[in-house]
Amino acid sequence: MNTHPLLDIHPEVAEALSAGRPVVALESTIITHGMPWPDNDAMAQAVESVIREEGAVPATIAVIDGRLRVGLSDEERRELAQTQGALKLSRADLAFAISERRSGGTTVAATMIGAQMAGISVFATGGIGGVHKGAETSFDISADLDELARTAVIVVSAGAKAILDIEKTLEVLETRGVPVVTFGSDVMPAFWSRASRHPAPLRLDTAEAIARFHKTRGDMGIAGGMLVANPVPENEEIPADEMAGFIAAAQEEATRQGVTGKAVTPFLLARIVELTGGRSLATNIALVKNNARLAARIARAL
Ligand code: PSU
Ligand code: MN
Repeated sequence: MNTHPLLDIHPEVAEALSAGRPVVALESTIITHGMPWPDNDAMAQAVESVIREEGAVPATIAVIDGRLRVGLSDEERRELAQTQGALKLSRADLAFAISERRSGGTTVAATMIGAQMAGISVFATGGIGGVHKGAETSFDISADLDELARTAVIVVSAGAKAILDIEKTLEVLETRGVPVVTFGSDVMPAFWSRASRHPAPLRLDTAEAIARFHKTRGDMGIAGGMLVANPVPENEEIPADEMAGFIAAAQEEATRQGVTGKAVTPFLLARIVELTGGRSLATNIALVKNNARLAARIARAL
């Protein structure tokens, strides 16, 4: 376990880390900005249970009243899920929330920073941020991609959120030297859907093989993390051709309303929940649980 004066590690997490037992980090932007209350808290609770069932300890990371917290109690997590005006924190503003004593949810990028500070090497989320459609004019590319290139944490996701340009996201990850490993599939998943039309850059079929790959990179002194793309279970997916219309409609509204910057991802996710009559939310919750299970198995294998 690593200690740091700006870090509060929950006693259960600290104990597991010092004993070398498996720990899985979880992000909190998905709680504060990714899903509506009370589904956000139900999701967070269910995901922590999945990790425990698999014999690992969950560590939800967030900033609360200016402290970088690694592992929250049920009450603290529930309170965060209801906090109005919580910040959405990425690499650029994580330290700002601490120096200004604010509260916020950590994105994939900021959660990776917190996990690395605490000595946690596996992290489960829904989908990472990436290159937005139209990035050639908007320049909207998530800081998650740069973080994957520099921070040695395994991020287990259902791929890049399908609101993004998956092809360009894969190109940037390749340029930055980030391995993208699909779990048990030859094609990249597309978040709510099991399959996109993009071939998998790398494929592995077991948690042990993923752990071995990560260890080998470390042994060779290759810096940075890796993205694991885990397809949502078949009975919970929404096929890509069904999602395409909803994504395009949400995208068009965002452009028309002039939504930019940090607000883009939360706007699109919320609008797609409305357009699908809640179906996308159920799939989103299912895929996060599925990722948490695989992340716990990778943490055990490590
Ligand atoms: N995946 C989800 N819901 C979310 C996010 C990911 O299922 O809310 C969040 C993550 O925290 C991710 C962030 O890091 O969206 C990306 O935001 P941006 O595109 O602004 O970098
Ligand atoms: Mn962005």
